Amino acid sequence: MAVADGVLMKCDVREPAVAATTTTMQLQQLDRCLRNKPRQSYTDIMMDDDDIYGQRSFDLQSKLKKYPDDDSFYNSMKGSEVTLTYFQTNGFDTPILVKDKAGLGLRMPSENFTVSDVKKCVGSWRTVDVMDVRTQKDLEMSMKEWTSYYESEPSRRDRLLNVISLEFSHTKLEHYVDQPSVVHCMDWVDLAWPAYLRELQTSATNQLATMKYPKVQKYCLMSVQGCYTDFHIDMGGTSVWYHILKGQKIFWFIEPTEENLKLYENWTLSAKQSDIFFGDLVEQCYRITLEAGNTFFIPTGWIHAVYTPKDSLVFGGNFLHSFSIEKQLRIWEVENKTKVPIKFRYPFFTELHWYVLERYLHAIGCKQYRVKVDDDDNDNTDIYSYNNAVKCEDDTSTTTTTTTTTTTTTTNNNNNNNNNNNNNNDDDDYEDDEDDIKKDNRNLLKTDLKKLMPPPPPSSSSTSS
Ligand SMILES: O=C(O)CCC(=O)C(=O)O
Ligand SMILES: [Fe+2]
Repeated sequence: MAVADGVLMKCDVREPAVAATTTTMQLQQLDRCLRNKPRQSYTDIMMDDDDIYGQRSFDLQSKLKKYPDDDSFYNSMKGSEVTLTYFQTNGFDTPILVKDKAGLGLRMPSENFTVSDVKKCVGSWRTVDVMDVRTQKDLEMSMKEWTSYYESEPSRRDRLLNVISLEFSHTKLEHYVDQPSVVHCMDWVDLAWPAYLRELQTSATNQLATMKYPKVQKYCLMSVQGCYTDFHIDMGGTSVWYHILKGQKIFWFIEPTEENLKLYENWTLSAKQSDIFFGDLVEQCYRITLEAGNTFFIPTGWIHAVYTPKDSLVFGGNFLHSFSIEKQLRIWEVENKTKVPIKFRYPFFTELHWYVLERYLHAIGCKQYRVKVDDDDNDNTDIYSYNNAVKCEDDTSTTTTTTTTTTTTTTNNNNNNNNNNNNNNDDDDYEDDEDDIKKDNRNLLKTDLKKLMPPPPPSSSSTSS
């Protein structure tokens, strides 16, 4: 999910020896299929200089030993404690571990859900991006091919492959998975992206040409034992929720201080990534082992690498929010400096910022820059869309806040026509009934403002543990 650069995703802990000898019919078929795909043409025999050059030369087992698990860098919390109020009080700079998902509002399939079930839900012919972790190259496979690979005996897998970027919104799988409630309350896509645009999304793939909104909210990660994803920052400085349904993951984490980000930029640009374990370059590198059932929240910019000790099935998602705006923009700059290709960046990053800005202006009572939706049903109404429906149950507030998806404004009544528009704005799209706007603004002040504005300063009654 959301890894910034193909170059950043690397190899495995097991040595290449596993390859070559043991090929089943299945794997031969797989190879044949892969060979038919234009994107990949490399096999063990066909390794070129680039492949050899890109291989990791440090020993990952020694890095696992060197950095033991450390619980000093994250907050361990109950699901019910991870609320909007928590973030408003404490900000979101510290990672959070929730061992048991109860109270998070997270929807997950049952523990016996398999990769085969994923295939049934997203379709056998859905193409998935697969990282060959040894050569660091990505290739495409169908879900059918991927499932055969994943379900084969570990000893029979002739190469290590990892799927970390299967975004499955708009497939059947989306109904089995829902992000923690608090994420819906913070995610700018839910708060600010125009609902009518999102509703235009029909494709289940993540091709930019057909994408209508930042489609990064629901990822399925399927990793076989031994996979390693090298140090990276998630795209656009997105924060992440990451739930282990099955298996186990070991993360190394580095705080995104200015010093560490500079080191990271240099390391990324140095072409020595595969020789140097980035954790060794910084003052403090932390490690955590995540078990099945755990949910982890990664704040903006935390640099991380991931090792998979057991075959794993993970669900997660990425989101931008109002508690780390500066840092998110700083990561955008890191991506520019390190030349991360468009394909690996947050889609519509700039556009989303404009929509968020519009929400802020609206919330503080400025003129409303809503987007008029084409509406040719001649019913004397114009539809203005500016938000998605979001319900936020906040443990400290007595009200349930709801942001509406669309508003309908009657435009050709007498009142409106006679109205002297104080805004002096000629643009029809922005000609709103002022009372309507005021009413909307009052509602938004009660709702959006609370969600979009930076949090109040921490108080002693913090819910942090
Ligand atoms: O689980 C993995 O291998 C990588 C997870 C991760 O950090 C990501 O997808 O961004
Ligand atoms: Fe990541």
